[in-house]
Amino acid sequence: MLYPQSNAARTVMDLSGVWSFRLSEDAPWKSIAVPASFNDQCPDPAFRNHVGLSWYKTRVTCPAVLAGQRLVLRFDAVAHSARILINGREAGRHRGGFLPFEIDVTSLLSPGETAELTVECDNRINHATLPIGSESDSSFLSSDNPGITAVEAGKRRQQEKGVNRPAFDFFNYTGIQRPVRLCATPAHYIRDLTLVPFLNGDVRYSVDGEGGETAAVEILDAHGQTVARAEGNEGVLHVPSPHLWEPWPGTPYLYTARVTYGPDRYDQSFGIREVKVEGTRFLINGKPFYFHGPCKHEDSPFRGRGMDNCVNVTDIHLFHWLHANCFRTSHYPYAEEMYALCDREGIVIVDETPAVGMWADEHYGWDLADYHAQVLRDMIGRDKNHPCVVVWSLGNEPNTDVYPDKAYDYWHPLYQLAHRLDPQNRPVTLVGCQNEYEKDRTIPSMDIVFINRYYGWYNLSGDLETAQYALRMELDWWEKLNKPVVLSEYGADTIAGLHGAVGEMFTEEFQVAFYRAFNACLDERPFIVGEMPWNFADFSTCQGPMRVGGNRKGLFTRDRQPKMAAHYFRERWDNWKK
Ligand code: BDP
Repeated sequence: MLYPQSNAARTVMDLSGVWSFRLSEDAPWKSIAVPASFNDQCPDPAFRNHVGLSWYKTRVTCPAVLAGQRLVLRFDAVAHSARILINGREAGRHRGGFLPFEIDVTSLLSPGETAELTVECDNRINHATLPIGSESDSSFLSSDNPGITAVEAGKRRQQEKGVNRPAFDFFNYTGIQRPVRLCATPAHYIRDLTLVPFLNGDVRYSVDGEGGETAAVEILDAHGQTVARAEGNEGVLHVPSPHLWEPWPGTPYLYTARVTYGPDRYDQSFGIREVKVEGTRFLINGKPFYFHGPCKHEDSPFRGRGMDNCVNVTDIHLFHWLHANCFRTSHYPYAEEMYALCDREGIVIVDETPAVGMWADEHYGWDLADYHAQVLRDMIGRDKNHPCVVVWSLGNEPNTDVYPDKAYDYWHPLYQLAHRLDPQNRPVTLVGCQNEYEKDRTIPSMDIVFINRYYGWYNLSGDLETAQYALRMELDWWEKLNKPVVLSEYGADTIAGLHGAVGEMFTEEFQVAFYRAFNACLDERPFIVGEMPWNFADFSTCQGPMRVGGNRKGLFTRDRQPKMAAHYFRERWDNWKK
């Protein structure tokens, strides 16, 4: 799906602002900022912990000058599902909280008139949503169970109240978390555009349009000079002496493909780069690439998971400060603005679906696979033209070792589908959990192996010498696979400002010692092509005895101040060469 764009042929009206909001149909309307998660905008546990439906409302005036145009409402993401009403009448629905959807409102919004727009959100998570949550299902507890304990009775009461536990370790922020726009295009319009660049300067393209027009495509260099031109809805353009898109610290050179399709026009920026796995190496433009950068979350004070360009830009400048070159969109596709920013800043992205929390055995064989395939289709469809995206991640830490064959049968078709869907055929991975790796068939079957490991933290806690012993033993095993391997998560909860001369768990000294211990093992092994600390910044989670005001594994605090470990990585990654 194309990102909204205002240009000579198209108009975009941003509907961001203060809307009205309520958590139940009889509650009074309150002010709410859009886009942002609703959870932290009001000092009320009912907002923070809300489970179920909620309603947003605003008024939209369609300018009279848009008469005759095709009009769509474009929602970049509403978590976790949405029903859209115009003047009280349902105009569309969408399932899933991290990808965009459009609703054609040409016949519903009259140019020159004002309409009421209502968005009904549902933030419940269960075994049929991505990400996964625990269902409010108390069938396993019955009141006549003679063995019932007070805790079990308490859990049943929670379920009756509608407590919805995430099966994942980040706060279930929800609502209209990304921009909403009214977009106008001519009736004959460009629906989609696909670009496949090659290092020799060839760019294969195809234009999917509505209206039977013939496309004309021009490629503009970074100065706006036309360097190639073609006619037809598909073909190959040639850019002479191409400048390549190189990840930081190289130059992330961007071209623009300008498409004209009858009355419509669209400018798509793109980069010329190639990505490939060869033996144990991961190559960008034929050169070995070493992933070094912390994983992220979309998480910041007040906004929750709400899209904010200021937060994104600050984070990416902090990536430069760290000399980091990548992150993974753990654990869901991020807002589109972030990918565009990384295209221009040269930061590489591993793009992940929201398939997280799939650790219960019974997931295999459930009907989630079709929906998961749809999410993968929508994510690749949205992000395929971004040069910064170099790997697709099918999901995070599913259970793949308890029923290895069932797991493989679930994930392998998705792996194949990702390859079929991606016109650039990027490498595909699935991020593996610390498990019985020798039994697992799925993680080793990926193009590039991503493994999350917490030796010395969740296990062998505090004993970094033994953590190294165990990690080396495991890495000996992965070495035999002859594939590139990335340590895609490793980290230790650290309370900023907590120190100790001996450096025990939770101190800033321990966090640094933990990373030093792991990195010493990684540095010994050429097949390790990446280190991705968990996490860039502290982030909000649901309450629990293992979380002190959220997950504290950040190199930075939640308000983006560096802990000692951030300084450690900044020094390690300066002029980084493995
Ligand atoms: C990993 C998960 C990540 C968690 C992290 C942790 O992939 O989402 O936040 O552990 O426990 O297993 O900090």
